[in-house]
Amino acid sequence: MKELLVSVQQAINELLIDDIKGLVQKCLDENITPIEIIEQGISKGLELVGRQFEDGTYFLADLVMAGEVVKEAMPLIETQLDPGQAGKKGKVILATVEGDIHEIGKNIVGMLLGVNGFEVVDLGVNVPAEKIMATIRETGARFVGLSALLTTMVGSIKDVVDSVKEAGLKDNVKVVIGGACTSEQLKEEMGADAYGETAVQAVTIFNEFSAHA
Ligand code: B12
Repeated sequence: MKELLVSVQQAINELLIDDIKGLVQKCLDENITPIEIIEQGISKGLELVGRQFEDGTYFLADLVMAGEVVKEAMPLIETQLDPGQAGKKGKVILATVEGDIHEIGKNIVGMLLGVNGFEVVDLGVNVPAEKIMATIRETGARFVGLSALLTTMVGSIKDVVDSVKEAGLKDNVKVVIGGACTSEQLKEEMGADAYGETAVQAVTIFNEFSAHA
C-alpha cells in the first residue's frame, strides 16, 4: 500500500478536514489514480471511522464530520476524471433507499457512471419506491442503482423491486444494489438483478446491461 494512501486513510480516520485536500493533491501529483484514491484511501479511511463508531470511541457527530472531510476532497478527484461522452449508454436512476441517508458511496457511483457514458438521474437519499417509479415513468430509464448501508432498511430495496414487478416492468428495468450492508445473498433475497461491491463494479455491471439492452 502506497504511503500517501495510508496518509489519506489516517486523515479521514482522524477527521483532519484541513489536511485532506493537500494529501489528495499530493496523491494526484504522484500519479496515483482517482480510483485508487477512492478505493484504497477514502473508502478504507471511512471503514476505520466506522470501526471507531462501532467500538464506542466515535459518536454520531464524528460520523458527520467524516462525511464532511470526504466531501472536501471529492471535487478535486472529480476534476481528474475524463468527462467522456455523457448519456450515450442510457439513463441510470440512482438513489439511497428510503430510511437511509448515507450518500458518499452513491455519489461516487454516480460520478463514475457519469464519466463512463451514462446519464445519471440522482434522486438523493431517503428515496421512497414511489418516487423511483415516478422517475422511471418520466424518464423511461431502464436502469436503477440503489445504495443501502443500514441493515434495518434493506426492506426498502424489496419495495422498489416489488414496485417494478407490479408495474409489469421486470423485463425492462434492471435494479442493481450496492452499499456496505448489501451482498450477493441479499440481492437474491430481495429479487434484484445484480449486486456490485464497489463503484468500479457498478460501472462494469451497468455496461454489461447497457450492451444487452
Ligand atoms: C459516514 C457515515 C455516516 C454519515 C454519512 C454522511 C454522508 N454524507 O453520507 C452519517 C453521519 C449521516 C451517518 C449516519 C448514521 N449511520 Co453511518 N456510517 C458512516 C460510515 C463511517 C461511512 C459510510 C461511507 O460513506 N462509506 C464509504 C463509501 C464509499 O462506502 P459505501 O457507501 O459502502 O460505497 C461503496 C460501495 O459499497 C459501492 N456502492 C455504494 N452504493 C452503491 C450502489 C450500487 C448500485 C452499487 C453497484 C455499488 C454501490 O460503491 C462505493 C464505492 O466503492 C459507515 C461505516 C462503514 N463501514 O461503512 C457508517 C455506518 C454505515 N453507519 C451506521 C449507522 C448505525 C448510522 C446511524 C444509524 C447512526 C445513528 N445512531 O444515528 C445513522 C443512520 C442515519 C440514517 N437514517 O441513514 C452503521 C450501519 C450498521 C448497519 N449495518 O446497519 C455503519 C456501518 C457504522 C458502524 N460500523 O456501525 N453515517
